[in-house]
Amino acid sequence: HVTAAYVTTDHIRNLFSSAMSAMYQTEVPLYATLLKLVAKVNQATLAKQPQLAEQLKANGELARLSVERHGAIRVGTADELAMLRRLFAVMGMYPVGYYDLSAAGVPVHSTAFRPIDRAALARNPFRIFTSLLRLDLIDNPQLREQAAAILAKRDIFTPRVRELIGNYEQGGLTEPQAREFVAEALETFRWHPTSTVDLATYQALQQAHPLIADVVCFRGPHINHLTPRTLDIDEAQLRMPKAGMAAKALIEGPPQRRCPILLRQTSFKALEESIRFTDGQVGAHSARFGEIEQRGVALTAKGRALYDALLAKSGESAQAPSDAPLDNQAHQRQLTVVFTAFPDDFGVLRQHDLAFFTYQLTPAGLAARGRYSVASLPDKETLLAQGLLSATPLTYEDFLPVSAAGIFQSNLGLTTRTEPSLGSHAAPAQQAVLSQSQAQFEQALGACVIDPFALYAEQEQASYELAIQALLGRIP
Ligand code: OOG
Ligand code: NI
Repeated sequence: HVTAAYVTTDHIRNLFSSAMSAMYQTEVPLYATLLKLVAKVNQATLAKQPQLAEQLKANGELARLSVERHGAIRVGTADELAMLRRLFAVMGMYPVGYYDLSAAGVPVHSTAFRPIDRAALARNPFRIFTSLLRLDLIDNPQLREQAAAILAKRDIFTPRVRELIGNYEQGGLTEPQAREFVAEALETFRWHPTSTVDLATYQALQQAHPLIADVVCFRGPHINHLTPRTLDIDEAQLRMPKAGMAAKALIEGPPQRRCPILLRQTSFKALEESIRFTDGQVGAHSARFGEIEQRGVALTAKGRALYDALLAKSGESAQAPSDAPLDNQAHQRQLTVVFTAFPDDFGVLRQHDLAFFTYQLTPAGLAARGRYSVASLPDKETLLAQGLLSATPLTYEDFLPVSAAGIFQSNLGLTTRTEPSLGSHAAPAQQAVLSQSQAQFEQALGACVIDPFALYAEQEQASYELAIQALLGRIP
């Protein structure tokens, strides 16, 4: 009696990520154009910056670059969110981080489902930014109840995908089951040009907040963008209009630097698409857009606090009396000035404990294996200075709440650009509200979100210990 061979969660995630990309290319042809543009920019950047190519290779990120992307969805109920958690677990994707966007006038809170260990991230770091609508933030009680009633009637999952999730939880999925799972799961994220409500209901919800209409009036949480990773976002942003894409005015995140930190993002505006309502009327809805991102080094809590403080400072000085929106060049210039306070040297970032790194033995370090005992082992700084050990910046795998709010606002046609103070920079009273809403989110999710800082710290520590064990000759 042979037990069925189960496939790995990495394999299923890889299948799903490419199936999603294929589906989105047929749904939004401009996304296919964007993929080509990014591939070209990446090729040119790697040719121009051999050092960057080396760093990506050392991190095992060169191979993943062409499959690397994230997407986003928005759901309406706790049950939907909890089931999504189980669905993503089949693909080795777990909820990391908590993002409260309500301070920025976007009535959602979110997490990102993503792989968490180094090998899984290297294979395919597919991430889905997942937001839960906060009906409690709708003022009108009638509208709130109506929205809840509409949501209660829908099931965003196929019966078969529910069965297959059960199979996974009882042991695993075989290859044919994995392929069936991917096809069934895709149905949840598909676009539907038909609404589940009449035009008047849609308009009332749209009036309350465009996001509410987007979540409530459709059969499921259509994937609203897929984002490839570019190695030069400034160049990609320049090329977007020429390729027929109306790029968002500002690049979100930190300014251009020699040593990139965190995440920089830009998007092209959501498409206006024709929708048929249940009463036969036809209207337009905009939901789906395109986005690109450039990833830099992950910051420690200390580095992140500095980032948040500088971003807030730059937001304050941006309050032009005319209230005229900044163009990207002016925005970048201003950011660059404020961010001179953020060291732009990997050695300094590391020594000041501002960013995370992984450690590996250099060829000289490999040659020195067995030369030291525990007692004679030099400390980390000495090993680095002697060239036995090298430090590679650890890539940021998560999102940024202020940037995410900017992306939401741009695509919902909301013009108010608030500069919320979120996360570690929040005042104590705000922190209390934040952790209270996080608890509500986790209750809906049916699990705690994973702390991203802990993940980076573990990876850094594990790589250092491995290098030391090798240097001591304890690993063959
Ligand atoms: C998600 C927007 C946030 C990002 O990359 O920060 C996001 C949404 O519009 O649903 O995707
Ligand atoms: Ni995004």
